[in-house]
Amino acid sequence: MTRARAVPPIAEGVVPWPEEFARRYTERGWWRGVALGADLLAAADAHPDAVALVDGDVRLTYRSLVARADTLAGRLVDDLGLVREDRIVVQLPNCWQFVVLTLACLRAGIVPVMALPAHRQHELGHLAAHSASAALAVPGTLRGFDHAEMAEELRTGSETLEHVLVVGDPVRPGHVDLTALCAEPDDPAAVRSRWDADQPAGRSVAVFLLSGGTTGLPKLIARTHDDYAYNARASAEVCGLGPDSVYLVSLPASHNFPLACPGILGALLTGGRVVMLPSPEPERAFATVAAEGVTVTAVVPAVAQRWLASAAEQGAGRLASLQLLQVGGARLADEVARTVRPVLGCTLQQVFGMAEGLLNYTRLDDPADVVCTTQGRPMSEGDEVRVVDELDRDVPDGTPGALLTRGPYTPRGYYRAPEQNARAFTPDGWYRSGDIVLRRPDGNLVVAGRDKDMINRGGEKISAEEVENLAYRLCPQVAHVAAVAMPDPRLGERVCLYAVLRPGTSLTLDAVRASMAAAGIASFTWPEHLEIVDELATTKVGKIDKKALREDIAQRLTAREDALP
Ligand code: OOB
Repeated sequence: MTRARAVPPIAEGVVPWPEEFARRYTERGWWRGVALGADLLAAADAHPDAVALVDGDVRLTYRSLVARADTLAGRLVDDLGLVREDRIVVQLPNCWQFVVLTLACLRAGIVPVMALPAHRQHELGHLAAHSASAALAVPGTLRGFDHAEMAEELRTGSETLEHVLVVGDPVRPGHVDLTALCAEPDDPAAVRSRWDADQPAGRSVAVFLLSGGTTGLPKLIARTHDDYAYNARASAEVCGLGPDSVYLVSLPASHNFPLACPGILGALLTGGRVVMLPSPEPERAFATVAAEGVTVTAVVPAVAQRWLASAAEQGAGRLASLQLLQVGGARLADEVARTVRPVLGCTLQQVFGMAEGLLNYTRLDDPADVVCTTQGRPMSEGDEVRVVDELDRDVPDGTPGALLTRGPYTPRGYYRAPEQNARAFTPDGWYRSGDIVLRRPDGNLVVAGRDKDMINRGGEKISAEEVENLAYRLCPQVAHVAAVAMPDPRLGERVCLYAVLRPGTSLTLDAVRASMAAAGIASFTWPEHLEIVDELATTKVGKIDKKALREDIAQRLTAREDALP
């Protein structure tokens, strides 16, 4: 099949680890030079008849899962004309097809771009263009929104998108029915031997994860087979996963946390079982834990709080099988952490991680003080962590500072983003996470704040700069804007927009949100509060003083609460 599009080779946009580091990571056994798909097949061979994947009534054994993945890999290449290193934007809800597609990509060396179900034209268009993706995988209609139609519009406007893959009804003419492509093959041995004989290299890109976003639209993080396999395998070890583990996926599966920390990949690498659930809503989640004997799951603090409230009301009887609750993605309050074991009856593990790499875990045998008041310590001996002041000088333990990190699963730069890389990475390759942490003498980190311009809405990361750019573009009434985090008891933070209006104009929150909806912006980005002001506070050097604005909105909210009857 001839291709009209000119797609740049991935390697051109990737910042590799320096060779001396790569050598050390290999010598230490962290990098194995093996495709992640091959590791997963080895696990499948050890437990072919065990159930690997559950989604409602669908139950797939390891044998069936890998046979379907290898077959799908073949169909993507033979029927759709995809080739190694082609990219697919994957925007699927938590369903079994997500797992089959991900494994198929890993086998064939096709690279999934892990988008979120909440993304819309604006974000997906950017991801498809920036990655030069050849295909887009979407649900049909989900929660009243027609993803297939959106995908069609994106394909029409794109120079690279050729295929729209759809899970669910109806599959329009011209679109590909992904569920049909995931069907079991007649001759599994034949499809398998093809991919066994032709595997992607350990150092090649396995997946693109999305950055939490500080500057504008999400950046792409190229995770290699070597580094991401290590990420999942070492996480599985820290979390004690094995063939008896049943891992529930209720956060969006494409997020690093449920995907590989240890998540889906960690559970499958160790012969465990993965249970897919579309949402973490307590009623269904508790019923699923009971029905499937779930032993481990990952949630964000806002979900943990909902589960705690629900269990406090109804009891935690249905959670009897749950041994480990991982909580991460945003800061878990110490008081809430302390209630996890008494109320839910399971071990808490705090996880402070990032799509860019570094993972910190509290360990399963840590004392309660560590588990309830810290965000854990680095997963790997290979993780290097520095805590520094404004001039990048190391600060002593116990003193808050900015977190810098390097390591065997922390890439050295974003994909095709030299300008952002100059800011987000030091010349010697340390990633500036933008988090303010303090390191205790026992090595555990406490997240004390952040110095990046990001809003963490219950684990969903929103770039303040992006919200501001959109407000300028979509709301002609505004003269100056600033987006800041406003405190929220449930989600931790929400987006608050401060605006100075042009003379004689007016603006409402509803109007801002409506303009963003019309422009195809993911709804979690829309401001949830608007403050019209005469001027924006500035610092001595004339920059918008976000700290002052954050304090201002917190005060205004408290004053309003006090004023309530
Ligand atoms: C996870 O990954 P991302 O890429 O969505 O977000 C990373 C950022 C961190 O830099 C930090 O600002 C924040 O999210 N964060 C936390 C946290 N975990 C993440 N802040 C405070 N306490 C925590 N426990 O969020 C992520 C990736 C893998 C595993 C877990 C979380």
